[in-house]
Amino acid sequence: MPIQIVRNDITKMKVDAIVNAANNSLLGGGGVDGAIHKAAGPKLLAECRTLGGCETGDAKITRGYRLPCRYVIHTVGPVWQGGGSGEREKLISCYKRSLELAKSKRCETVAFPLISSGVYGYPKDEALNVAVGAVSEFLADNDMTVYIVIFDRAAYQIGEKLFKDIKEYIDDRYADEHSDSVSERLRRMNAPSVHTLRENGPVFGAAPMAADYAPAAKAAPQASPKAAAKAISLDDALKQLDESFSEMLLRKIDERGMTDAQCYKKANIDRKLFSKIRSDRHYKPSKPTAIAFAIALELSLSETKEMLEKAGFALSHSSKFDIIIEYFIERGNYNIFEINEALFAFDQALLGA
Ligand code: AR6
Repeated sequence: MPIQIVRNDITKMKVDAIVNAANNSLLGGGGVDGAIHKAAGPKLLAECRTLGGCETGDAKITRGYRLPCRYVIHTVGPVWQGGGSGEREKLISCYKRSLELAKSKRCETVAFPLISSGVYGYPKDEALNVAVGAVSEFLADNDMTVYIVIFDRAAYQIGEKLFKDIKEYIDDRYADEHSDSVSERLRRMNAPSVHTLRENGPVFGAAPMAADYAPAAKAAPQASPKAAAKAISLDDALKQLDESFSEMLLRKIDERGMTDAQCYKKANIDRKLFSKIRSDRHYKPSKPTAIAFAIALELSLSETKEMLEKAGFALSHSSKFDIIIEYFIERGNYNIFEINEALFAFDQALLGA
């Protein structure tokens, strides 16, 4: 998955490069800087001494020494002064410059801490927002997997602040968790009859099951000529029901006039996984992957459910994950990075591979 938010100690990340939140001297300090120097050993400091410091918003690269990564990219974030002193631009520049350096060394995997969000005082929710925005902009034109490493979950309070309305939305529905399965059962009982299907075409939003259509297929030969003509649409319906997840995905990409790359990038899915799905008609994606594609294609809620069903999944109100997805789709917000921020804040699996 091209961008992942993970909880970890960055010195433990097995990636090509980790990024250090350094200061202008590049000669070490506290926080993540201290942890990186401690884990890398004294040779890191020796190399840093040769670099002549670093401007705020810029980055320099060294070897990783005893760390499990090949490189350390040292960047200097802005000190938070209330937001009116160009802090955001400088912070964006930290991510951009670091990623350019990583690219120049052919790194495929890079891990960032939340630059400036500790001693330098940048509010953590905004720091995460800048990180995700800057990284996703870079990934639009580059193939790389970027981890944003969050260290201290306890001190990390974005959920309450940034996502108050999502919390209310979850509370409203989560409490009600059993009513959904009841309504789902009722819906199944009322699933479109063959008659409705013939008149209106398939009603995928109502999630008909293949079995619901089976008696109709058997009954068709004895039907009147008029009914026989309509049975053709039943045939079409059956064909659509037969469509696999992979086929539906490719059809929707074409219908949307997107290129494959536009779709998998927007879905935060890497190219290799997409190729696998494309070449295997029967590929069964994970639920987050299936939803990621639904988001990238900007499917409505009922289309999303249809697509999920092809992969053997459903959305329900007994899962916070599902409710958050529903929240974003209902509001027409298909920004996968914003959705992932919210999922992360509520401790849920993230979308993508
Ligand atoms: N792994 C991942 N993240 C970490 C780790 C770790 N091991 N340790 C801390 N963090 P900070 P800054 C998080 O203060 O705000 C240094 O003294 C931490 O929770 O390390 O850019 C430098 O020399 C926070 O969210 O960096 C500079 O003088 C984030 O890393 C100054 O601090 C950044 O916190 C830079 O301040």
